[in-house]
Amino acid sequence: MDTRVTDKTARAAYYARMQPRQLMPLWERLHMLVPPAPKPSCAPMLWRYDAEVRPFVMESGSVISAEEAIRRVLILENPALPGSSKVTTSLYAGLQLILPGEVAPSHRHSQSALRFIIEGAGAYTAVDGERTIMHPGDFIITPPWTWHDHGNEGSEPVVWLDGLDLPIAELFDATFAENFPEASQPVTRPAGNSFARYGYNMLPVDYRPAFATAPSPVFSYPYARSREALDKLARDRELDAWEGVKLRYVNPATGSWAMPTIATFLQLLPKGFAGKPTRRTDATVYVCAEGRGRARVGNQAYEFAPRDIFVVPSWTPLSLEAGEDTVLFSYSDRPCQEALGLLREERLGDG
Ligand code: 1HN
Repeated sequence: MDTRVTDKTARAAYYARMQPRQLMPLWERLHMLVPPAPKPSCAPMLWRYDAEVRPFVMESGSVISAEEAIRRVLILENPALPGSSKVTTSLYAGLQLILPGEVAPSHRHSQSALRFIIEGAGAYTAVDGERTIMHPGDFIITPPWTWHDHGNEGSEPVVWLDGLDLPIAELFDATFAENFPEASQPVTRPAGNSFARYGYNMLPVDYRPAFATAPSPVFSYPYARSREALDKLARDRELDAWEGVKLRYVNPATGSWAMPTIATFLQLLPKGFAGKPTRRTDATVYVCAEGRGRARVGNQAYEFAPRDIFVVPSWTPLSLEAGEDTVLFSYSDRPCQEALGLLREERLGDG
């Protein structure tokens, strides 16, 4: 005879007795812990830059200096994750403003950062002794534990998108940070030096990457070059029915991603393109670099314009349409999912 206590109240009393010992019954939670398909905790979102975001970014310049703020940034926080500083479950995004003459002081941390330049020119970011001048559309990386500071020696405000792996690093409780003793680190190499060494399909003869997924020694991927590649491929009609023309940024020394934890892409959707839907487990942040179009994200339809930013959660169908030649920058946690055997993607709408 089965003598088990199946009555709900008796079970609850049993759970209550074990709770002070930090014991919990798995069978009450198993379905939540192992859902049959991703249930993303973040939501789709679109930030309209020119009309809705830019005024607040510019106003931040009259509220605090870059020096006092350390980093004068407005966080793009996912509406489903209030208080988290996350743009997706695993990633961070923010918009940073630096005014002419300002310096954002030098520091380093375990987290990786990317910059995608939104507007303005004449600012620089310094990484490990070398300054890189920013232009709109450039993609610049700050590898883990490298000293970095920013400055603006030009005559106009410069705004860029910061993408960091903060939630990923937080997961491991393994992060460190420190400030450099001076606001700006000393310049030890001329601008363009790392690009000359690593950016021309050649490498210094004795160069060895530290590890297989080491961050790229090329800190800057200028927009003009990436754009030229996309343009050439689009003219050659190398069009994919889902993605248009899509290239990924790589570490030229390994062929792997430019950053250990974050994948970055640039894609061109020619005028009139109507892409088929895809879904993938890596939630992705998109920035419109040029053009105009529509992103269908689950049951949302977002009309995007230059400098707008939108979020596609994990396993949510996405299709992209372009009203004119359109260029999208995007980033996700794909390198982590690949390394952990988690990545899945599906191309839908074929047949
Ligand atoms: C950081 O170091 C930067 O270096 C930007 O520009 C945003 C957000 C959180 C933590 C560190 C930067 C950041 C950040």
